[in-house]
Amino acid sequence: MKLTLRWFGTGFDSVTLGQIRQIPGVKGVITTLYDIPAGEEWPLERIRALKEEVESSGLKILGIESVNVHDAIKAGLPDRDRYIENYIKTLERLGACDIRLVCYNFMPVFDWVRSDLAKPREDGTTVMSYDQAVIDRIDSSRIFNRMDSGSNGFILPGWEPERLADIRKLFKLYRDVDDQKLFENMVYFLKAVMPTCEKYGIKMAVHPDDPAWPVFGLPRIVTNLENLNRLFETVDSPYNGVTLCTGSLGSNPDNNIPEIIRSLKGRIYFAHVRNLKYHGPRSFDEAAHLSEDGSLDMFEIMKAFYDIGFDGPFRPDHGRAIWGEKAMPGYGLFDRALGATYLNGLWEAITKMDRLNKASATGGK
Ligand code: DNO
Repeated sequence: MKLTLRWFGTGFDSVTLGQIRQIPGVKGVITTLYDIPAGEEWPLERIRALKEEVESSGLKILGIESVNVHDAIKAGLPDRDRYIENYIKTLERLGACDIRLVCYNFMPVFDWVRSDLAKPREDGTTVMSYDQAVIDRIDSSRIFNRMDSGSNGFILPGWEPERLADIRKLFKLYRDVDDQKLFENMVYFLKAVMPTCEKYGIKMAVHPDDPAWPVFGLPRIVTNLENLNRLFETVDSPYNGVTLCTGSLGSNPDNNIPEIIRSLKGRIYFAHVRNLKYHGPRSFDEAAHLSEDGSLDMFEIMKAFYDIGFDGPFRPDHGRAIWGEKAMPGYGLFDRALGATYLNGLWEAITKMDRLNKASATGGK
């Protein structure tokens, strides 16, 4: 497996490529053209320039997160084909630049959501947290302002101000879209892009819904193993896969993450690894990566990745805000670097223990 860090690009990220390069074991970045709105095609020169910039720092682009899917596609509007064509052009250009992993999501209106972007903890750090009781008290038209005002001045992924300027209008697009309709729209999209993915060898890795249940009455369908299996059975291409995000799927304690990893062997193309601390039904904080800090067992999770022979890119995910760093919530350098180092340590231990066990089983032969 290849250790990476998410990087939003020069001008959008407080973290530099030079800093990422200095984290032991990091081989590449997962990045994007952050300023291109969902639905527009990505110019080839921009992709080339991004690639050159990353490579000149000694790193590689090991995947794109995200090429966002336009709401017309998600809601199944009459003009969706135009946006799908643009998506295909972007895929062709990424393929031409030898970039073969695309993470995307199929969440209506907005992406991940939290009730608090900087909840203070006893240790002096702050973390992002989710409490359904708080979300239930917020008017859906105000959620953008709430997320934006806690963003430290950064544009949060999936929360672009221009797109969400008229959030009520976006909500209306989904008035008649239930889980089944959303699933059909997703299948329509995937069937349209798969031939291009097959031609260029591009793996599409859907990001699970975060949290893994409907929010503000909007349907959410990438929430558990059953739904993922249904998606893979319906669009059964080897280029249709998942970003196994432990924090998103793990928001629902019914999702047993190591079990899900094992049963999705062969469909996991990218992994986001982070921990959560449950406080009750539909209420959790994002914890430090360390197992004992949260509710997920990171050893069991990394072991499951090891056991299925996962060799794709993975990255530490949202970190706490520590040591006074001012960064996009979840995406500072310090706690993600600690997370990367911890995950590296787990991986080395798991790999070497397995070798030792195999050697002792064969008597060292
Ligand atoms: C949040 C991220 C998501 C993710 C998208 C993928 O921090 O995990 O924004 O990148 O859902 O399209």
